[in-house]
Amino acid sequence: MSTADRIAALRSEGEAAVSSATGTAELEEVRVRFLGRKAELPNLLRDVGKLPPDERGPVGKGANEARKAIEAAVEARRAELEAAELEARLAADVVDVTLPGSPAVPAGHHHVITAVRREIEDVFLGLGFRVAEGPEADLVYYNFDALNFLSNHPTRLEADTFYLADDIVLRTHTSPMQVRAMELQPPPIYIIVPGRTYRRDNDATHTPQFHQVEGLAVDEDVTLGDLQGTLLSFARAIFGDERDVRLRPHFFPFTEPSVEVDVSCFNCTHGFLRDGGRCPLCKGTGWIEILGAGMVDPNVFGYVREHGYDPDRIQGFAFGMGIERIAFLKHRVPDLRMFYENDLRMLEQFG
Ligand code: 2NL
Repeated sequence: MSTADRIAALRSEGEAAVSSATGTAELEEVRVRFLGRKAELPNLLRDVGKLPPDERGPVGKGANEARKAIEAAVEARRAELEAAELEARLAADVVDVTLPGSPAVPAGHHHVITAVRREIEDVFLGLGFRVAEGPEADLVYYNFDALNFLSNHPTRLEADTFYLADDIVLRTHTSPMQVRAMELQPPPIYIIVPGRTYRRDNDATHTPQFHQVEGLAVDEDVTLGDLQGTLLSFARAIFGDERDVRLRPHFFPFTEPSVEVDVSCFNCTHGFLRDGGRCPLCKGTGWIEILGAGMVDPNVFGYVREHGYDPDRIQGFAFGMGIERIAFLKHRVPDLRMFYENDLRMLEQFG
């Protein structure tokens, strides 16, 4: 076979192999086979100088043209194959972001105490209160002294209160933050303070750690009537539109007068169940205690007087409730300790 015929054969063989390559990897093998360093066509070109002078021109030209033709075919085929491969990859990688995860993850929910706390916060936010939070370990000064507890008050004792140092306790209520809030801003002030609190108690109706929401409203003309109206709105929002509240006289060191607040029972009619039996929730009284409250004792304002809390010019009401107690009343849990046993069979029923 003449060299010219051999070149023509290589060219058509190469072009055929290129066009039948089915992937870019195979195409690269074809390119190396026909155009690589050890391939026949480049060898012909390299050795063109060894040919007799009259053959050099035609062979060089023919071989060069064949090389260029195969190179062009490779590039064209590569573009085709790359486009097809990209297309296939895109088709295979399609993700429908609207499909649920696999396996579908069940949405969690808040712990019942958190859910009730947020419900309470929502009610008071709607009434114009702000939410303030403060330290769980606080000075004895803020927890007792500034709240008008006498120096011999029994709850100051180590038997009732967790002391971290002589002058630092785990707060027994969230009131210390209310004194701090008054120190931080002049009246008027309308805040609620939710948070964890601690007392040395442990039985079916008390856990050593529990949660409170306290409220404080101080202004020039805040009255006990405002307290009653505020707590009526609260009771209706939490326990239903049909509820009523009543205030009974009580004593707290930090309020004067002080009251305990009852909500009308939502489990019976005037203490009687439909079968005539005595209601176990209100014990037949028709009323359920929900919180303590009162008008802020002027002595408490005395501790923050330099910031404009002048008891001759301003007055206020305050209240405090246990979140566990509200949650218990809403959900009828037999033992408050169940809130903290982390038994999912219990927790998944609420929140
Ligand atoms: C209860 C009773 C109460 C307050 C908390 C308070 C706070 C300041 C001044 C005056 Cl800064 N009072 N807080 C007042 C009355 C009652 O809590 O039985 N809580 C579970």
